[in-house]
Amino acid sequence: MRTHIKRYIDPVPKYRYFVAPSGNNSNDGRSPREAWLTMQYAADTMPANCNAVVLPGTYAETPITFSHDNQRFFAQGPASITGRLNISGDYNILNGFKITAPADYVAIQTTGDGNLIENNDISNTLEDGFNLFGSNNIIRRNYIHDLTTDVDAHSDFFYTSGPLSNFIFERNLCVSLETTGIRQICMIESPGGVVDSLTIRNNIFVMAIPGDSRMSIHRHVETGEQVISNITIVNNTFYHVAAVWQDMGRECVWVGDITTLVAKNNLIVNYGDSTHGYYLSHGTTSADVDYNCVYKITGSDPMGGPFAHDVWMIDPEVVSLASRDFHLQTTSPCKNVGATGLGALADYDGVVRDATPDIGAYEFV
Ligand SMILES: [Ca+2]
Ligand SMILES: [Ca+2]
Repeated sequence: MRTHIKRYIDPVPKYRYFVAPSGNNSNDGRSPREAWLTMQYAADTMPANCNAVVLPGTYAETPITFSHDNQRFFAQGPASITGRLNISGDYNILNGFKITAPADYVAIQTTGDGNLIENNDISNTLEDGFNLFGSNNIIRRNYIHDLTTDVDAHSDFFYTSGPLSNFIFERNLCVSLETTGIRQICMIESPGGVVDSLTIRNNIFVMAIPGDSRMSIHRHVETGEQVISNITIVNNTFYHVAAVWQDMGRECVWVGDITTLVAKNNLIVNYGDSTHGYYLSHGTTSADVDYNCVYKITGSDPMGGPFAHDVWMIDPEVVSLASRDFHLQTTSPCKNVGATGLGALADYDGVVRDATPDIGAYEFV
């Protein structure tokens, strides 16, 4: 039987462009030899639904504005961007970069919709990691750390002033070991527009600042701010590294005048004291806070005591707090005692959670 032999045609190159420190923007960008030089040129030039393969090296451009839609940028090997990124387009992907913005107060700002920012290493800005606006953006599996040494900066891993909606922040490792200045996990307020449907799940937050190590979510009604609603904070691990009670975090989740909060299945270590609960609220409508594990290595119980299903002030038996390995040991009291139906389907490692979810960022397997 005769076989008709089709010529093999690689479907990939048609959709693939290259950027390299040795490139030139007058090239066609279609091969490593013909790579473009700059990220900005690629963002301005690459057709929609194409991938930019960004070759190793340093891209010293700031700001870089991604104003087009449906572009995908993948670092291939160690590719560093030393500038601020403004993502105003929609449905773009930015994956695998080391990003610093030493001359700007934020590394990445989103104003577009549906963007995925994944697997990046973000550090060394003048203040924040992300400034977030828009809808349907996802921030996943980034390492956000060592943001600033400026003690006057109000440093947050992520900040919004609204509008922001249908936002997911998941499986990120966020580390702030600075012990001076003002440092929070996030600041969410709404002078610029409505904030609705934010999901913060399966993240690890490591903080060291005495006091302000919290998530701060506040609608300032007195200044006419917009509604903040439907905030979901589930299956995160919060660890304050302090060794003595005076240096520990105060409240972990601090909310004001928001509508509908779910804060469950979080593992919270070294937060709260005799005058600060791990959860602090004023004016909040419909708060569902429970099924958290709250533990301190020393010092007084957090103010207010436990909610009905909290695992309260017993060692969560993670592999090692000192080495910040928050996987659960087989005997952990956090196993199989979390609330169900929260949508945190895969854990920090991407392991699918079983029918009886564990507390914290990791499901025991
Ligand atoms: Ca800030
Ligand atoms: Ca389980």
